[in-house]
Amino acid sequence: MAEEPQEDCLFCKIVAGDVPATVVHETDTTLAFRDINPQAPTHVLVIPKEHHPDAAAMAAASPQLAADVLRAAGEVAEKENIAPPGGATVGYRIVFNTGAGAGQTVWHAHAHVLGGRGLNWPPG
Ligand code: D5M
Repeated sequence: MAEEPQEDCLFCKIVAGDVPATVVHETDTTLAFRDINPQAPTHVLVIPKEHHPDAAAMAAASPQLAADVLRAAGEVAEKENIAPPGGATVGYRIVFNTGAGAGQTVWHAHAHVLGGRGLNWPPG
C-alpha cells in the first residue's frame, strides 16, 4: 500500500524539494542524490518517491517499486562509470541498511550505490 508523505521524514522533504540535495538521476517513481557523508568516490542514494520505512516494506507493498529502485540504481552506476564491464576493478555495491542494528538512520527506504574504489567483503 502506498504511504502518504511523512511530515517528519527527511527524504520525503527532499522529494518535495523542501530540503536541498544533489540530484543525479530521476524517474517517475524514484530519485537519486549524492549521500551527504560519502563512504566511497561514488556514493548515491536511490529512493522511492513514495514513503516506505525500509526496503522490505517497500517490496511487500509494491514489488514494481522495488524493481524501479533497483533499475534506477543500475542506471546511476552506468552514469557514474562504475558499472561492469570495465575491468576487474570496476563494480559497485547496492546496500539497503535495514534496522538500527544494521546502521539504518533514515526511515524512508533507500539504496546506497557505492563504487569507485575496491570494496571489501564482508562489509563491517
Ligand atoms: O543511510 C542514510 C544516509 O543518508 C546516510 O549515509 C547519510 C545520508 N544523509 C542524511 N541526510 C542527508 C541529506 N540531507 N542529503 C543526502 N544524504 C543524507 P542509512 O542507511 O539510513 O544510515
